[in-house]
Amino acid sequence: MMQVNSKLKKILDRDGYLRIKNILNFNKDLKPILNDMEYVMDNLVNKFAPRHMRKKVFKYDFKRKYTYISKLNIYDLDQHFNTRLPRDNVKKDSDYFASQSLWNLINHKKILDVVEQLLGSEILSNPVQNTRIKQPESKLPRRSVHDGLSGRTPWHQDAAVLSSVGQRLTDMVTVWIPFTKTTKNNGCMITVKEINKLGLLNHVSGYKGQVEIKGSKLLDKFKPIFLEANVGDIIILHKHSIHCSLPNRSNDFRISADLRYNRAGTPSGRKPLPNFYVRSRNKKNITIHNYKQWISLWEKAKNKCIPRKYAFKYPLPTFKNSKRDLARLI
Ligand SMILES: O=C(O)CCC(=O)C(=O)O
Repeated sequence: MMQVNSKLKKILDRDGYLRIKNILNFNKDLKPILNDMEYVMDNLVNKFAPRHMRKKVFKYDFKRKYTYISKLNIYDLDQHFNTRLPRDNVKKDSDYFASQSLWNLINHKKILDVVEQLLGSEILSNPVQNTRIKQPESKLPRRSVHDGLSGRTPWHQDAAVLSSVGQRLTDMVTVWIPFTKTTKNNGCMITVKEINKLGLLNHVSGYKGQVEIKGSKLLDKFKPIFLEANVGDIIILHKHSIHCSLPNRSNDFRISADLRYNRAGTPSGRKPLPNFYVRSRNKKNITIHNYKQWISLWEKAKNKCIPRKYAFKYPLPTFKNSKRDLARLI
């Protein structure tokens, strides 16, 4: 294995996070994804809104339209905007948000240039990925306040959501991308500097089965790093960075994507979901060249998941004794 020795990697390994400023262009790289989300909303309006309302709602802007559809009681609404299969109950018609614009983002040269400095030249797109639309918390139904896709995200490490083999072996980074300026007030992520050095810790099953660091209350006594970001910036997280996201206390939306990449030769940690080369010195390794091929990978994965009914399941990292409890290590 080639050792990566870049300055960026050293900082990531030391601090657990990186903020790379101003590398994406809103109109070119991000707005097309918001447009595609709006297209999904229009389809949902067509399907679920009363006929007499549709013409009017089609004319609403993004936020007003989303607010409208979020009141229609659509089952698992977030899933229509999330760029992966649902965790449970995978069915033939399970929907997910995979657009040409997202494909372009996953393959964005400037993102991959940064990732190459962290993982080396042989990089795979990892299927642990999400797109999140967060309304002001005051507008959320109570059941969504602690749901990481639409509300707050609990304290966790990203390595914890991989299979047990992935928890041990996957060499992965998270690339978090804001579509809206993200601040303390509207729910930015927070972390603790250098806490990644503790390695993988024991987690517990939190709200709706989301993974949560065991004893996460103890993190309140650390100085938080607020991972605020402007549109165009990206935030990189180490797989052992402990992080969560704050409530959106603003009156506006907070929208983001979190993509992941892993080093070739290490497992995806989410079989059989798509895990394919996006960069390699040997061009023959790149077999997925376009959006249609990418979708067909997701559809094939879906067919494999239907009989077992789930797209992914991960054992909570729970080591045999309490040696890996946060409480024992800080
Ligand atoms: O965007 C968020 O609220 C949380 C993102 C996150 O925790 C992650 O990408 O691991």
